[in-house]
Amino acid sequence: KILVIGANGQIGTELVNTLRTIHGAAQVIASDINDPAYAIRNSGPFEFVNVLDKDNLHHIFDKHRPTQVYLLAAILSAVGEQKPKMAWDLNMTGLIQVLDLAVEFNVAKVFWPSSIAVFGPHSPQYNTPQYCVMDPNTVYGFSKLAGERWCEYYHAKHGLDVRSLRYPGLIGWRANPGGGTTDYAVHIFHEALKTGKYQSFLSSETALPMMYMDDAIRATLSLMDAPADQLTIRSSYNLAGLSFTPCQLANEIKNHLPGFEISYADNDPRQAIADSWPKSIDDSQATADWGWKLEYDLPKMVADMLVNLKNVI
Ligand code: VAH
Repeated sequence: KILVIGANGQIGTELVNTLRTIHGAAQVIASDINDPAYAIRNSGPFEFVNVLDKDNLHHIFDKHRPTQVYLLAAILSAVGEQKPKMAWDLNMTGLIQVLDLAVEFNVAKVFWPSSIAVFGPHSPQYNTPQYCVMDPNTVYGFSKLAGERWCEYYHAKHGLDVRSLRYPGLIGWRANPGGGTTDYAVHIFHEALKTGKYQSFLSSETALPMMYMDDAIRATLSLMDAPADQLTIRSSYNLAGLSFTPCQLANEIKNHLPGFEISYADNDPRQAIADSWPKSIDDSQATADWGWKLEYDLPKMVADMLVNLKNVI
């Protein structure tokens, strides 16, 4: 049995989808604090869960005895700056409680997402390496950095097979992002199709590492399927994706929607968060350890997003 905690989120929705297709719906228990989206509710087992409620979590682990757990519940970067204590509590306490229960119930594998947000203003900005100075200045960023330390610690001290990826900004059409700094790169597609124009909350030249959701899900399952003795990183693997600016993304969209117009806000608080993050990532360790290879470049991603989003909005 696979337990997905945070099944209603941007990654969770996609992971539940894919895992149910691979393993069969009954094998994948979706769980979230909120009401499940229609598709999740109607395609397999669902449980309400609050990662801050240890008794509730213990009950879910005891009832389902999962062999794999994906903990995706978190507060992201932008919302985390509005609710810093709640972000730290949910991101940290939630993780530690799940790690403890995974040890108690002898869970075979645990996945937990980290982020390029673990890097900060003094990290190398280009081709940021797996190991370097990391001074994240968002609560989300340092909760993910601390979480990586906990994951590595539970692997070393308890032999827990916990695995993690430092995701870039993720772009997909099946589920919307919730409260991040890279969300512009999803909203822009919805607006391009609905109204033909979009005001970006990041400036035109703000380059950030991004990744199409199909690549992110494939990377997650490749990592989870890799033999444990091939993995040299137990904090979290860098994952590069592709880097682009809002201007470059808008120009690629214009190749499909010539009339599309982009404009830029100039005092959004998310700009400072984006400016503290790397512009590109070196993920050669993931390639060396488990054969990682990106499939979606910018043209391929934009074409796929538009053709699929057109049918669902
Ligand atoms: C965020 N989408 O914006 C997340 C992600 C790298 C960005 O961690 O907070």
